[in-house]
Amino acid sequence: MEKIAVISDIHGNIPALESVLADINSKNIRRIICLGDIVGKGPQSSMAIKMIEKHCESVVRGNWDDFFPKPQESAVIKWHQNQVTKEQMNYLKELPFSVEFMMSGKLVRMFHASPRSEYERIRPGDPLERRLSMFENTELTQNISENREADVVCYGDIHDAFQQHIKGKTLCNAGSVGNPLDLTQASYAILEGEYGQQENGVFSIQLVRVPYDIDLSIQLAREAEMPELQEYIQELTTAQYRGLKNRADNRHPQ
Ligand SMILES: [Mn+2]
Repeated sequence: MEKIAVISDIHGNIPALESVLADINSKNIRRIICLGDIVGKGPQSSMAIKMIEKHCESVVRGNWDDFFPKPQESAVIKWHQNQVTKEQMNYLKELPFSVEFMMSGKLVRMFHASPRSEYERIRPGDPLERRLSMFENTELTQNISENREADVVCYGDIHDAFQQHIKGKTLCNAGSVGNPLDLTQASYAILEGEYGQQENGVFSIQLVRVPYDIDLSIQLAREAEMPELQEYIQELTTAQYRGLKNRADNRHPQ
């Protein structure tokens, strides 16, 4: 049996990322997949890219990773863009949309938000049809088994960890490492099963919460003179989103 750690939505929060990586390491898990949104929101986008590049075997592109290398109007986003190097912008540009593999007879697919876009937000309480659409094959997904749809989908984006079974399929959200909006502890998932195996076998998904030094994260943001500090402090200390819940909020991308 093999274990794979799935992390997502780091958002430049290094104390949270370090705590999660330490927990993964303490469990002797060597394979880590990142579901995107490495940058923005928190003060240390550059360090976040450096650490993700070093520790993760696969990384997919989030909405922040997609718009980050492009010119932006917002002064806040420009501040975050100025934290990273040109090489790191190129790294973000080259990230793939999804990853896929077989595990214990299940086709496991991972992407940031939906199989159609890094910007399409799907929540656990959305209508059945919308949640079922998460398993569809699209032009953007890898489709390693031709017309076969995914049995397990693991994603990020909503900063809200959950796992649910829908008509024989499993939908899992790894939550957010650096900007959780459900509990004020860093979140990640562990998949366990027989990697690469076509035949059915034992398979599990575990959602893990890791406490981290929130005061240090706030101190680092303050020292960096990061814009929208109060909104950031509020999100880290209360897990309450600063923008409008239940709709895509372009002014405050999640
Ligand atoms: Mn995000």
